[in-house]
Amino acid sequence: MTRKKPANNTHYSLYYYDSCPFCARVLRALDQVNVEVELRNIMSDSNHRSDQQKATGRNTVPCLRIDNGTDSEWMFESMDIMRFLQSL
Ligand SMILES: N[C@@H](CCC(=O)N[C@@H](CS)C(=O)NCC(=O)O)C(=O)O
Repeated sequence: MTRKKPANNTHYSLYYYDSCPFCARVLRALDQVNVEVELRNIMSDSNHRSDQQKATGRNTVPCLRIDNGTDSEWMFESMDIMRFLQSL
């Protein structure tokens, strides 16, 4: 059985929704990377939507949240997100 490795103490969350084609591209790419990413649908969970809005001022998805235990970094742009995840 193959298990995706947790990347040390860093937690990754992808803010997305189902009908977004840019999100679909990132979701497909997740199958190819060896990183655990929590999926946070901003349409089905308003807490996720408001967390992203409060932190970034934007509702644009996909958005990758990177939590290192102290700080959160928010990354937009599907291509940048995919490149980043593939580089881990
Ligand atoms: N260039 C961006 C486009 C992202 C984008 O346009 N996302 C749409 C959903 S498909 C969106 O969130 N629109 C609402 C908004 O930007 O507030 C990418 O590749 O990630």
